[in-house]
Amino acid sequence: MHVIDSHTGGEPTRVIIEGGPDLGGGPLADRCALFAEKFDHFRTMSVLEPRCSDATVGALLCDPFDRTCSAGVIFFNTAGYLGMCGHGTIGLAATLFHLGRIQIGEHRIETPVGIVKVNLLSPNEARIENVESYRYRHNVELDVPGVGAVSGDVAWGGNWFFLVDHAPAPIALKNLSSLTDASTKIRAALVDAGMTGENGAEIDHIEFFEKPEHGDAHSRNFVLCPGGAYDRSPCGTGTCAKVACLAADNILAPGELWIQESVVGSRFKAQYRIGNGGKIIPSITGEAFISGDTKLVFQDNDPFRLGIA
Ligand code: PYC
Repeated sequence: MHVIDSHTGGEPTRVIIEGGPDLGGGPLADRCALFAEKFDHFRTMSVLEPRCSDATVGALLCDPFDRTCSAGVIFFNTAGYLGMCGHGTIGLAATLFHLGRIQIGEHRIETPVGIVKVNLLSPNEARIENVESYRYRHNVELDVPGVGAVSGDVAWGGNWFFLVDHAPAPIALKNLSSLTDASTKIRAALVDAGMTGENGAEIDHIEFFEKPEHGDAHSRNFVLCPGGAYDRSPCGTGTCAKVACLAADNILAPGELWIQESVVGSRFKAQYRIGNGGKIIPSITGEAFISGDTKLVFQDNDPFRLGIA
């Protein structure tokens, strides 16, 4: 398997460019379902230990179904599959440029949840126009065992998020274990309360906010990802979910800039326009850097060739 590794604001992406499963040529959502049903071992082999770490988002590069697109992609991680991935799409754009497969300029990339537009601004910087995003529920109150009363919003940014304005501890690297512990408990409480996204899907990303450290940023976040790792970047889809909530509260106007800072201090610039259906279409700009060009080897006699599950 040939993979290209990159990181976007510190968050790793591993793009499989050769040696992935043959999923045929149907719509990306169908190919993602087939991947999960019949070829899940390609996911575990490529992103689980001992070959990778739980922070990494994998990306299977596919031929697009919609021929107006430059590429198709299916994102996944140590826990399963992602609808969209903002940092991963920026990493994919930098990877495709590194491979000489796209040039600076505008491209369309197909994902299982829709087509996203990518404007590659330089070899390392891309602006992603995401799928339509929206707030689904406002001020959901939860009593979370071991945490207490928590209230937050449920929003879609290409994945489902529960956004909590008050972090249970200052958002800093030294507090990662308490932030991870509290967000994991909140996610479990959402499941216990039967609270889901609009389509009945699990709300599998939890996001906390507080004041930023950088003078040019508007907010700092901590994002718990489905596998239990925290996002080192400000989380592209999470930033889009945040922008959807800010738009719903009339705090951010179309075209106005929102700079989201991550727990490691990296930043995405975000803004939105209103789509035809009245929902917002957010975009995020961030930087990605290539960090590896690797052939993964899976020996037949390796007891952990499929990964440590
Ligand atoms: O950037 O959208 C994102 C993302 C989702 C999970 C990890 N990163």
